[in-house]
Amino acid sequence: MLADKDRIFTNLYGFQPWNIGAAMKRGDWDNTKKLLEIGPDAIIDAIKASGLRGRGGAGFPTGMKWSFMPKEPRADRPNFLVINADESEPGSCKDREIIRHDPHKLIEGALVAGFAMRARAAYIYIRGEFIREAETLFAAVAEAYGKGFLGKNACGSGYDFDVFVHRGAGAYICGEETAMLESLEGKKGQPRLKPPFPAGAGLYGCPTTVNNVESIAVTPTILRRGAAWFSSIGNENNKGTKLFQISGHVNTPCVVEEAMGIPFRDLIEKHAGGIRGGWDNLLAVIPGGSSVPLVPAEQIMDAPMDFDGLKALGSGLGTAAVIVMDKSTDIVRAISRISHFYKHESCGQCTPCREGTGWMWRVMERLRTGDAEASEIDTLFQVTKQVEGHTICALGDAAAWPIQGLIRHFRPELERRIAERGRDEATPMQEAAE
Ligand code: L3W
Ligand code: SF4
Repeated sequence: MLADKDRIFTNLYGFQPWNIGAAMKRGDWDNTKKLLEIGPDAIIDAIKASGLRGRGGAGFPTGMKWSFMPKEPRADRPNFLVINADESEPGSCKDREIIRHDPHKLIEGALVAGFAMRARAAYIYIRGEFIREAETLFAAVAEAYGKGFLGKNACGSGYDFDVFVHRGAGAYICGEETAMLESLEGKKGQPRLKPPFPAGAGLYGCPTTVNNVESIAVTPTILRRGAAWFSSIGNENNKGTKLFQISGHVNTPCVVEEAMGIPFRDLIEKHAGGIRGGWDNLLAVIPGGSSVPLVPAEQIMDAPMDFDGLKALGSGLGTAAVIVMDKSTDIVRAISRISHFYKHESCGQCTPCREGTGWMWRVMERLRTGDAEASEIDTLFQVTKQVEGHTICALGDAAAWPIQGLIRHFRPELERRIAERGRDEATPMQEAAE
């Protein structure tokens, strides 16, 4: 478990002000020039050595991603850093907390990361609904300019670097990195075909790296405390600290920084006050935001909460948005609701997703009410396999995986409903309320 001295986000709960004076007292912007003096390549090497993997869901090695950027950008084709603050994954609410209470970690991280990848500027794309958070971010960026930490000769480093904040307009798909680039360019937010990856052709066709807020916000601390410190936390291939967002049927939902690989039971006991009604009342957990398959209670209890541990269970860490469901949950209804979300958020650009998400949701609704044929369970599973991996972006996978998890682990429940056709089972909690 993470010792207090190893926490990066020391103002996660906003007990102190977010402003630059308070942030500097916490150690942010402390001789940033010195961090930059080791040079871009040494910074990238340090991030590689730290083992940091992207915190936005995919877990791609951050240092490696930065190393894809051209080392000698052309004057007419500058490098850019884009920071994904379009946090919209159901269950995910960590980047919001960073921006609310520790925005200077993100802004200093933008400078350090941008310098390492020889970027001319960073664009922070913030979710449109984050109105107060955007206000904080605009004000924090202005503070950093006021102190000479951004702009010409940023931090006295001789390096010019700008940070722009751009507000989204409420589309989940703009969190997909290439849709975000389209949106930043003023176009409809629809994902691009990859390759080319953004490092080859990104914003305005220029080399671009897109990183999550948390990935960028931890980099100054990694450089200050050293790659060896960061990589000493967690386990092989899953290094460092991570913000977990625990919601649902726990006694005290929270966002908390913990060591990668903490067992699920410890995470919930230590920070979330245990499962509502006790551990025997746990039904299932979606461990990484709505895109990843659920894991039934008996499998998740002792699971390490990291990329590899959850992958081994057929699920994933995703953004570490841990959605806990107790036995009062109508699990079919819950997954059907998630299906509706993806149907609603599909950009409609490619057929398997545009048609498949609606089709899957409609079958899910019939399964929810029991008004389906038993054979449709297998058909639905096969259709999820046709959608998975056959779309332009990962939204198709995200729509398919939760349904696959449901069928894999709760098939008897689906069959029971069909056997009792026509009955929309009330949950024990709903019955109690009636
Ligand atoms: C250069 C290569 N770059 C990969 C880069 C790529 C991207 C990163 C990861 O989706 C997941 C998704 C959600 N040369 C490269 C390369 N890259 N190969 O590496 O790429 P990828 O495609 O594995 O993932 P992705 O498209 O970034 C992210 C999942 O995260 N998720 C939730 C996300 C939620 C939010 C939110 O709320 N804002 O983002 C949860 O599981 O389903 O699978 O940068 O360019 N050869
Ligand atoms: Fe759009 Fe869905 Fe295709 Fe992604 S998978 S490009 S969201 S239609």
